[in-house]
Amino acid sequence: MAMLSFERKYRVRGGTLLGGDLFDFWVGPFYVGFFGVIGTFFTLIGVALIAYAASQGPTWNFWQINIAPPDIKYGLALAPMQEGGFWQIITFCATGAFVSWMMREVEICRKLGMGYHVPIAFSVAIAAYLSLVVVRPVLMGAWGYGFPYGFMSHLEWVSNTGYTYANFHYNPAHMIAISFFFTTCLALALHGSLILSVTNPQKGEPVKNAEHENAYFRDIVGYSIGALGIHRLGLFLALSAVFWSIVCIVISGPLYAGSWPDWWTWWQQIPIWS
Ligand code: UQ2
Repeated sequence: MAMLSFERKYRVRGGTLLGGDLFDFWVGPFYVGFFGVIGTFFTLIGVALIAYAASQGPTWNFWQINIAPPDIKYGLALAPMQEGGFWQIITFCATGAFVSWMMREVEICRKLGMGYHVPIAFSVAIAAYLSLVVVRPVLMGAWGYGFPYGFMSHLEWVSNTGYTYANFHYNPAHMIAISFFFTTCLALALHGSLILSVTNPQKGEPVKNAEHENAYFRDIVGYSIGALGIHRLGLFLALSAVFWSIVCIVISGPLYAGSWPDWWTWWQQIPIWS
């Protein structure tokens, strides 16, 4: 891939957190760094373990491959390889690879003198993964509560886990998370369509500008949040969706083990109704 002229200008030395200049280089378009090196190791070992664990299973059908966590009886101990040990080591490698990727983002931010918004946003996605395979299993006392690595099997885990609490749609944190996911879609649809409408006009029409963007929303809803504001709002909405998703799954089991529809009886029991 050809390097763009401005990329050469921004390919600056320094900003590394570990390793000094030793790993401060690029491979093709990719910055490496200390975290690129260890991230590559975690990824290669993790992917090789996924392939090997799959080879020990009954199928190579992509949709049916399943690498399951240990049985609940193993608690928080290490399990034999064929009985969840692969899942445990794969989870460790995945975490190492994700965190390395985030730290590589941090080093690139430092190199370019940018804010840390991208790695902070990514850290929230990592937190969501860890809440499913580490935080909630540890709070419930067994790695077996983590989700299995497989296409069909992970869908079945979501279904089973949801029905364990009767109906997840009555989980208040789930409601808030869904509302944030929908609002994120609304915000990106508004923003994406607005930007395309001003920068990609009909043939013969001039490209419009920020004045048009502001005027458009003032005309239609009486308010424009602004070019910077819409991006702040978008990041807030997206991170909030993930944050409340984490809350909704971590409270299910560790904090509340009953049925979510029944949880709402607190509302019917408010003294004022009697
Ligand atoms: C805006 C603006 C943008 C935008 C968008 C708006 C010029 C280029 C989409 C409009 C956004 C508003 C009114 C907030 C909507 C609120 C929610 C919760 C979806 O004003 O500034 O920048 O892209």
